[in-house]
Amino acid sequence: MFKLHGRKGCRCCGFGAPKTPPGIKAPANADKLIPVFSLGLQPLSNAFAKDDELQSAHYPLEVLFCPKCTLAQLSIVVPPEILYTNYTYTTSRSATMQRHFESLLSFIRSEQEPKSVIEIGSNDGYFLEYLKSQGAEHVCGIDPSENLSEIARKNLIQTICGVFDKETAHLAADCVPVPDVIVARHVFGHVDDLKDFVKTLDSISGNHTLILIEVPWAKRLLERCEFDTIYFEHLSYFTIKSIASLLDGTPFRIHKIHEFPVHGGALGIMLRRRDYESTPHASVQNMISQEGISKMDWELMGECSSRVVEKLVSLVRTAKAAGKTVAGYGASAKMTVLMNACKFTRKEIAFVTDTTPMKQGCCIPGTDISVVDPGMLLRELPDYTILGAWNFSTEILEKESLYRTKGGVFVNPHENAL
Ligand code: JHZ
Repeated sequence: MFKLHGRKGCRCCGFGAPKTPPGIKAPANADKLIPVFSLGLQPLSNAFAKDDELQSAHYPLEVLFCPKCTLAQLSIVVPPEILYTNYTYTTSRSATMQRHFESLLSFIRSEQEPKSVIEIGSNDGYFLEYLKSQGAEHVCGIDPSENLSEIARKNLIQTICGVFDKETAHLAADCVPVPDVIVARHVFGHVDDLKDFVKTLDSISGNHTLILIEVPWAKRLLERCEFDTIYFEHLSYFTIKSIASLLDGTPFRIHKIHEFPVHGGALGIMLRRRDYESTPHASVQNMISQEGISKMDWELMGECSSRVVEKLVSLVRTAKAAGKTVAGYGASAKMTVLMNACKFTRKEIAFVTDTTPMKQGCCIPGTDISVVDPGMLLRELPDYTILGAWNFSTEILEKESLYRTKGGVFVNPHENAL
């Protein structure tokens, strides 16, 4: 239905890229990325559209590991126009996210006052709105999603609609020339050509510009077996070593790093120009020395993910056999991966609640399980409710205390019943 391609070689260090001209067979001992994890055929995690074809399309979800720089990347790339033009994921307006924004702003302020900011992948403009409320004077977002750019503009956040490339970057730079800060939260993992992305960053940043990227840290994904964060939007699973290697030969270096608890464990990585007058912060060396990720960590995570799936399937089967009802909470991309990995249908999972109006009335991609409004939890009182938004579990458990008082049990797929 649309053309997929696989990236030839590691997108950070180039390992495994063909050295022979097209049409000439590579030697048997040529460098190759190593397959380390597969979830088989999976649907697109955020294809909540009522478009049947998109909803039911399945593609191989396979991870390849680079033994040189320790990046892990998907074996295929779904074109961004398919994934993002009409996007259903909006930045959560939750207390957890509000706290994260506050920590992120303190982190930025430890280096630079963000008076003028460009945000790449600005979604519905929520973070820029927050920065404005905290004193930012000039802000501009860039986002490929038409529906979300429109929401941002309605909220008076200037937004350029499109993927981050030379053209959109320069339109943003017309609005905010030489920004104090460029932010890219959970965007790096979505980008196929990272070298080009870094080149474009170079073209719109000045000597004093601080670049802040936020990425999920592969170390935590592997330790905590967060396999449900592996889906088609996430093309890469970063280590600090792989990002350092991406920056080799570019005008940028890693300047400072801080780990945040958001989204299952993410890194805030500050980049500075190599000729910027200050030495890298001690956090860079400290954190690189803790990392040490190998192919074996990925293989062990694969085994662990099978156990998580088996445990969840068995819990649901036992509950159903005893005449109990099971639902889900949070139609996150992670929920799509979980439901499909467990091969659940509406026979097992009565419904999944979600606060996002765009997702309600649709089915979890690849399944016939309906997404409904959150009020359904108390109306139907399922005996068990699987948390798809486990990254917000503390907040959800507090918010839904009545459900638990009435006997409902939340199940964190990565832990036991809560
Ligand atoms: P949430 C997203 O992944 C999308 P997802 C994206 N691919 C990305 O990179 C990562 O984030 C970082 C709902 N919810 O944020 C809202 C409730 O219903 O974990 C969301 O649909 N009630 C760009 O999709 C979903 O759960 C609530 O109380 O895995 C959470 O999705 C709360 C707090 C959330 O991201």
